[in-house]
Amino acid sequence: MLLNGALLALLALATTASAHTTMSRVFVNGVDQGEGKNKYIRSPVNDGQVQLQLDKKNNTAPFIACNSKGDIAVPQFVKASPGDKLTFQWFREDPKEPVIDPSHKGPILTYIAPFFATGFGDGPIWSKIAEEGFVSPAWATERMRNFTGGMVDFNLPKTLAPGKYMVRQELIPLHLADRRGDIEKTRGPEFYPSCVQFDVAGGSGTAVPNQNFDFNKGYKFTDPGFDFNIHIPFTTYPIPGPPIWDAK
Ligand SMILES: *[C@@H]1O[C@H](CO)[C@@H](O)[C@H](O)[C@H]1NC(C)=O
Ligand SMILES: *[C@@H]1O[C@H](CO)[C@@H](O)[C@H](O)[C@H]1NC(C)=O
Ligand SMILES: [Cu+2]
Repeated sequence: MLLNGALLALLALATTASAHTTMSRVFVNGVDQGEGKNKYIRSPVNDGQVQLQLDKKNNTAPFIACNSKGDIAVPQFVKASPGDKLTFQWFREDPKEPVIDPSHKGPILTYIAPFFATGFGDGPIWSKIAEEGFVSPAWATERMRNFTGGMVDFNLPKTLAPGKYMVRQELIPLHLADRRGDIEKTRGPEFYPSCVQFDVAGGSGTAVPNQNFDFNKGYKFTDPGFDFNIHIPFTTYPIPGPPIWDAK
């Protein structure tokens, strides 16, 4: 929402489950795997927007990993093979803005971790497999909204070892990120993390995610990619998090 703090507080009361976007389905090499919410996607409660280190006392926010229901396994797994082209689709139940509000501009990052059946996945278990920031003329979320109908493509590493995994994709709208969230509670980037359960078979790879990235420790309010003003001219955008995992 592109509003000041007071209005935001009022709006929070009126906000419905459809105010923000959620991940709805996955395609494997272009093949639709069907509606995935609560089936193979650990879909969040409501719209699933989370903030960084909301719980300042602990300096942790377990929802930053796989969102508010990240600790509850869902019944299905998407079957895929190393190197497959995956497409995650985001959808918002609003006929006027079926993907995401156009104000919500920012990067889209994708991570992988070994499957977990319990806990929120908020430890040092993640490796980054894809990222898109600002590629002129569009932000990643803008490209997804304007040009691809909510679809975000990336590939599973060719060298990935067979096994069960969680693949986490997050949208990070930066429309309020010109002020830091730890300084002003209603500001800072918005995070929409969503985790998909995968069963990967085939290939001859042996690479197991080993970047050991922990969102609570690795993402900071002061990261140049989070403390960033998209409303003034800029030349480059520094993508947050680790580099892409060199899956070996
Ligand atoms: C710290 O986090 C844990 C786990 O999420 C939670 O149960 C606990 O209440 C939190 N402690 C404080 C002081 O917020
Ligand atoms: C995307 O669409 C919005 C609203 O329709 C528009 O304001 C914006 O300029 C578009 N962005 C690009 C890169 O086409
Ligand atoms: Cu918003």
